[in-house]
Amino acid sequence: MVVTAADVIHSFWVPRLGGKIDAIPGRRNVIRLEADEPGIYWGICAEYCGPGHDTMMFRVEAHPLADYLQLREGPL
Ligand SMILES: [Cu+2]
Repeated sequence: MVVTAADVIHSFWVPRLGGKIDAIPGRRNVIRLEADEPGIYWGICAEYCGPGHDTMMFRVEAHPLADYLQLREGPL
């Protein structure tokens, strides 16, 4: 997953998946996340970045391996 920002520095963090990486304007940082189980995992910005910080949540969808591989490869 490529992480960047459009305004100020944020910190991309998905607590249940353990991944945290800075999101910095003008940079493309890469983070690899792997879930033990398919499902929805919530993430938050872990660095105070200004107004609206407390509502900066996002979700990561973890798919079963077969579904993920099909998404990557496209329709047969
Ligand atoms: Cu923030």
